[in-house]
Amino acid sequence: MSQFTPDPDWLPFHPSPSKPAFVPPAGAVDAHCHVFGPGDIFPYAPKRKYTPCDAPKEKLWELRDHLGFTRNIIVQATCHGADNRALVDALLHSDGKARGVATVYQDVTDEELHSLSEAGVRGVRFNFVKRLVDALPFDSLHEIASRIKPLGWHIVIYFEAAELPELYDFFTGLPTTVVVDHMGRPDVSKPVGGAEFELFVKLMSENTNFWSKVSCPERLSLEGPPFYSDVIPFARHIVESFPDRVLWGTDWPHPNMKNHMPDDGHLVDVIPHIAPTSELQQKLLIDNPMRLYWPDEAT
Ligand code: 0GY
Repeated sequence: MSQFTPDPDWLPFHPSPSKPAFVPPAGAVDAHCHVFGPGDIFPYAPKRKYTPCDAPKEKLWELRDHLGFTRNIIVQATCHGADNRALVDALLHSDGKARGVATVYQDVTDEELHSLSEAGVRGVRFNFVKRLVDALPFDSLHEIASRIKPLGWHIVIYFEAAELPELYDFFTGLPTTVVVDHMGRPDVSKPVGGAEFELFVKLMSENTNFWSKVSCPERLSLEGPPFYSDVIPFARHIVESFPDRVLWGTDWPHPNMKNHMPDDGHLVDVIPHIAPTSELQQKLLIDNPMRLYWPDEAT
């Protein structure tokens, strides 16, 4: 019996995702996913805002192979706070096929940063989604940014579209490559050409250090599975406008999905709709993530 019980409305990840029809190019990278626990070995953070089901690394590797991917970028989830042990354990047991994005606070030591780097961490995540975290103050985040910049790391930012106007100047003042989770979570009931998404497009256009993950149709869609069609115009616009600065990920094990749990095979089948040519698919799934996470092996 685990010491942790998942939240009563917690949806577990899909037990047997379908085989996607789309075959990713050899060497493809799932650039946004998480590991949770197992809680008995890597306890969830006391200050977490949710308690998930365990989603251990072995299940992630199974999914990677089943979907036809080769590598993973594992992003520290808020349920583990700034305790990166589950992430580091996964990286160290990945045969070099995973890199990570950690969460650190200001009190992190240089030794800790160094050992995270050795394990394969290449970035930190700044989270502004209020249901997930109490965001750190800007001056703390600036200090963390200046500490991780010399390591060659980047910053991943997670926020809701409605918050972008007030966060815009802080974001553009960041000194590293900045990767935006899930296109800044657009409200897809609004038009692609509307003011809200235009601000995100402006952020990407005017700041060439900004990248975007074109992930999470399942989180953004009002229409839902299996096609998530209402999200496609947003993602496709970003892929076609910034083909060298986009990443794609499953978001497995899909934390905090309340209405449905996606079949990961269906999510992979969205890829050819948002990146319709083999050249765009190669950039999205291989060239871009390799440049950011495995620069020594990138072609
Ligand atoms: C995601 C999304 C979520 C959660 C987290 O760190 C987290 O807890 O990322 C979410 O609930 O939106 O990107 O996987």
